[in-house]
Amino acid sequence: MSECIFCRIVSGEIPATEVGRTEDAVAFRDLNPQAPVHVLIIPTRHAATAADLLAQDGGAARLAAVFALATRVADELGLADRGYRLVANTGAEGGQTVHHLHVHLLGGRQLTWPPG
Ligand code: DGP
Repeated sequence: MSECIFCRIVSGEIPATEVGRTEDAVAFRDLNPQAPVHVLIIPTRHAATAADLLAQDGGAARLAAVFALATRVADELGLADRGYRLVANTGAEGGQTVHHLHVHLLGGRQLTWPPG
């Protein structure tokens, strides 16, 4: 059994509210939402960061699949015209707490910049 919680969500061992899935990516609601829409989009195959995914054979296509699913879910949840944010916290100073690449899709309210 994988010790990675997001790998366990991919396999269904840990329940999550899924909003989209393809062969290469899964989208599910964040447990601790920071906006009215807060979805995480992850590659189905484990990689800690985008750089690690790109280092894998076929990784560029799987990274593209993550962003393709993110934009599809944003559209399906009504955010395409309003706007939204995609962000991937990376490493210690980036604030990454789960070490399986995930893109946050945030929207449904006016977002501010810069982030904390
Ligand atoms: P980050 O700080 O960028 O690594 O964000 C990790 C996010 O993952 C955080 O917003 C909370 C979310 N999260 C952590 N554990 C779980 C879980 O078991 N289920 C779901 N749905 N989200 C989780």
